[in-house]
Parts: sequence; C-alpha cells; structure tokens
Amino acid sequence: MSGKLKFVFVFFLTLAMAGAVPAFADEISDLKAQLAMMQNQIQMLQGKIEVLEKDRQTRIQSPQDAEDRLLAVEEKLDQGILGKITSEQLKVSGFVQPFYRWSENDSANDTFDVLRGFVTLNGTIAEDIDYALQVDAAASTDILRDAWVEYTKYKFAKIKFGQFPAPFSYEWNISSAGLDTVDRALVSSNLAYKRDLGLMAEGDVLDGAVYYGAGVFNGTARNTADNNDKKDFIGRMIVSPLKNDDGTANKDFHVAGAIQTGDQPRSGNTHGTRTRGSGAVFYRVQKLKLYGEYIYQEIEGADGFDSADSDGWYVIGTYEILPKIEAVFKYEQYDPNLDTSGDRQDITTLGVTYRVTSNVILQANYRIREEQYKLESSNNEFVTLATVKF
Ligand SMILES: [Ca+2]
Ligand SMILES: [Ca+2]
Repeated sequence: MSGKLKFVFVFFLTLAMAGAVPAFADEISDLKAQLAMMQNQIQMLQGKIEVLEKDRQTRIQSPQDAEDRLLAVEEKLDQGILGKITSEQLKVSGFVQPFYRWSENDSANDTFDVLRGFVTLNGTIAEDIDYALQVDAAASTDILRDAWVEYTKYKFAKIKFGQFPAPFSYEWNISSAGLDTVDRALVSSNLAYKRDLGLMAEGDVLDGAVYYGAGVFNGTARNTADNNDKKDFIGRMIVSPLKNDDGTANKDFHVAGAIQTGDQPRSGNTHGTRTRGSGAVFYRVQKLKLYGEYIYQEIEGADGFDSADSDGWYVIGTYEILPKIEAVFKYEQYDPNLDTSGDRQDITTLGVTYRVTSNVILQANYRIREEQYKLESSNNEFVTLATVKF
C-alpha cells in the first residue's frame, strides 16, 4: 500500500471509530441495565431458595410429625376401639373340648360330643374394677358360667359379687381346661357346687403363703335363685408353707381346707343345716405331681329322722414319662349314704395326657367303675378329649 493510500485508510478508520464510540456507550448502558435486572432476578431466586429451604427443613421434621400423629391415633384406639372399649377393658378367651366316649354298658350309646365350649369376656373396666362374663356354648340350657364384678383395690381383700366358683372344692377350683382327668371325681359332682351366687372377700396374704376366700352364697348352685332366706357361709383357705429362693411362696406344696354351712329347706327326710367340709393336699416334685381331697357332708334330718351323711375322696398322680407326655392315675370313692351299706362307688382312672402345646392338650382316660351293689362291673368307659384354648 502506498503512503497515500495508508493515510486515506487511517483517516476513514478514525472516522468510523469516532462514529462507533457513542454506539459502544449505549450497549454498555444496556448491559448494565440487564445486569441490574439479572441481579434482581438472582435476589428473587435467592428469596425463593430460602423459602424452599425452610420448606425442606419443615419436611425433614415431618416424619416426627407423622409419628406423633400415629401415636395420637394409637392412643385414641387404646382409649376406645368400638368407640369406648380398650383392650385392657375387654379380653376374649375360651376353649373348646370335643370328645369321644365309649362305654362298656350297651345301654349307654358310644358317641362323639362336645364336652364344653367356653367363651369368656373379662377385663379391668375401670380403676380397681374387674369383671367376667362367661358362657358354655356347648351347654343346651343353663349356659351362663361366670358373671361377676370384683373390687380389686386391696389385694388382701378383694370383694367379688355375682356368680363364680364357690371357695370350697379343690377340683372345682381347677379350670375345666386344666384338669388332669377328663371327668371330675364323683364326690366333687355330688358334694360340692362348681359355682354359686353370692358375695365374698378373697385375697393373698403373708407374701402369697396364704390365700383365703370367704363369703355368703345362695347355697343353690349356679343360675339358681335361692330357695329360702338363709344364706350359706362358704370359706376356703390354701396354705403354702414353703418358700422359693427369692422369698415368694412355693406353691409346689400346699394344703387346702374349706367349709360350707347353711340352713336348707326340707327335702325328703332332711331339714335343717347342711354342713360340708373339705381337706386337700397338693405336692409336686420334678416330674411327679400328687394331690387328693376328702369331702364330707351332713344334712340334719327332719323331726324324727337321722341326719344324712355322705363322703368321698380321690387321689390323683401324674408323671411326665416323656417330654409333653404324662401318665395319669386317679382313684376315687364316693359313698352317698354312710348309714347304708353297699352303695359306694369306686372308680379307677388310667390315663395319658399329651400336651402338644400349652394351648392344645389331648387326653385319653380308661375308667374302671365298680359299684358295691354290682357283682361285676359292666360300665367301664374309654374317653378321649381334645382341649384347644384360645
Ligand atoms: Ca339358701
Ligand atoms: Ca354307704
């Protein structure tokens, strides 16, 4: 390029640049404006982020909130499933006992049947107030069993009112789902009531070494209104004299005594006071369990008649021959009239108990029955019973 041309080029370039300077200034101010706008937007976004962050923090705490809400729901459930009733206020339990009984006696049909089908509702319905309602659904009539309320504030003197096992017989105070033989002894059935209606005090004293139960009852057995104005006094005491290493009462050895007395209406040649007495001993050592009871009953005779006296007893032994399997032996006698000879009944029971689980028990009993008035027994029985507790 010649010197002249260079000059012309520089001249025009200078002119062009001079014209461009104002244009650059405009762009810079545009950029500044945009920058300011972006700064505003960034601040706005920062604000939004702060809000989101706070929200996130809240959400991190929400599992706790959820747990609190769950606890509140559970509390409400505790306070009242079905609206008002809690699990402590209402417990459902029971057991079923299907069985098969074969009898040597041809006039007694061999049969399948259901011995018992108990359903129990019980609980602590209010502070220091327990109750129970129990029915035997396998009974065709007379299905009510327990129906009582108990004030339990003082453990040494709980007050029970209603229908419940009378504090008398040893065997009747064992649950029907926990018996060692399928059938209770004749003496228990004939000289004691399983349940009666009344009011009693009961409790454990001396660190559990002594249990007592005593009260007044109709004297007419379950589901039966009294047949006179007089009430029977029934009282029972169980003494466990031995102690465990921790100082608690050792129930593996105990003795029990009971009495029942009360005036009865005239029945046949008897009229007046009926008195019953019971004595029992229980002993368990390792795999062996032994217990027995004697019961006596006297009913005053009507004018000009002797009193009617009856008695009976039984002994039961069980031995765990294999894990879960027990051999069972029971011998019993019952004499309905001590003044009459030849009317006594003896039964020898040989049995096996298989405790499949604590809630499933299978029992097989062979009962050898002997009556003094029969020359040869022809009414032996074989009974199998399944007990399923729930
Ligand atoms: Ca009475
Ligand atoms: Ca007799």
